[in-house]
Amino acid sequence: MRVNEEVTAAQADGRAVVALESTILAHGLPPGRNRKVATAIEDAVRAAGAVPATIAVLDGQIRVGLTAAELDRVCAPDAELAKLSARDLGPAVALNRDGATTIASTSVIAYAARIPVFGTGGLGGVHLPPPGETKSWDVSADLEVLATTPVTVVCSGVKSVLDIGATIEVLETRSVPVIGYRTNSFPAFYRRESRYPVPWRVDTPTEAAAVVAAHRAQGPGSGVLLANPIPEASEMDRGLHDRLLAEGMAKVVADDVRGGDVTPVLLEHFHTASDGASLDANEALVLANVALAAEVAVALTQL
Ligand code: PSU
Ligand code: MN
Repeated sequence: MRVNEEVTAAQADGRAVVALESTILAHGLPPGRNRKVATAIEDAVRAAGAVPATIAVLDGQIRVGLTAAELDRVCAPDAELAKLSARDLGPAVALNRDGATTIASTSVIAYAARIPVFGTGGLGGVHLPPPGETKSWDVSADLEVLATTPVTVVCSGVKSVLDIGATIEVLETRSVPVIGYRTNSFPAFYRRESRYPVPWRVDTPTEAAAVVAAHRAQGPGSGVLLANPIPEASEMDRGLHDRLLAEGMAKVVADDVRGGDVTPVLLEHFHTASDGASLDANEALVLANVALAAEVAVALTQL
């Protein structure tokens, strides 16, 4: 693992660092736009007083904190980076591959690099059952890793393409604290609210940091999910949202899309069929989440 100098220096001084994933760049946003968002994300972390540590695997090396040239590589249209979940890190390293890290793999690496807070877009979760079936076995490794890795993930809940109720049940079973940030509702990514409440709510970064510290004091165990709704001005229109969702789900079924390809295919449909509206929403919520992650990371250093 290579940790860049800026991150190493910040850690030595006790300054806040925020982990950032690369799958959202390589597989969640279109080429061109992804590179601009990569810079905007890092700028938002710095503006809130922390050091950004974007994480990827390049030439078989786990890298924590990327140079501008490395971000170019991750975002290049012809990069074809593998999507690396936690289980894929060993193979990617051993076989000298390039890959983008998901929430699961980014969390594992952040913990190894002693970075306690991670800001991103939406958590993976339990998928809806395929037509004619009552249960889906497509459950994101993000949930398992969050249950076993003491990192705080700041995100806008899970996308409505997932079974939100089932996802919340798994988080409860696996003892992951779910904390709403200035909300009583579990956020649904493009929409501020779902039908489901959050068990706990905080209203300031300091409160969030206190929860994280008290949770950690109970033993190593799980991470914490801090759920931050998309900024009001960027929330997607309900009618547009529901139409895109129905179309996207139909496409996944018709094209027999499976496994790790499901999320990118759905996102791509949202982006093209909404004429960019979903991209603006996605960017707005990620920027808000990484800024909040930085504020919480700073508050943790001040406890
Ligand atoms: N949500 C988004 N954009 C993304 C992802 C989620 O809005 O790019 C990515 C994250 O990296 C997340 C991963 O960890 O999708 C989950 O993939 P899967 O469902 O295959 O576990
Ligand atoms: Mn999956």
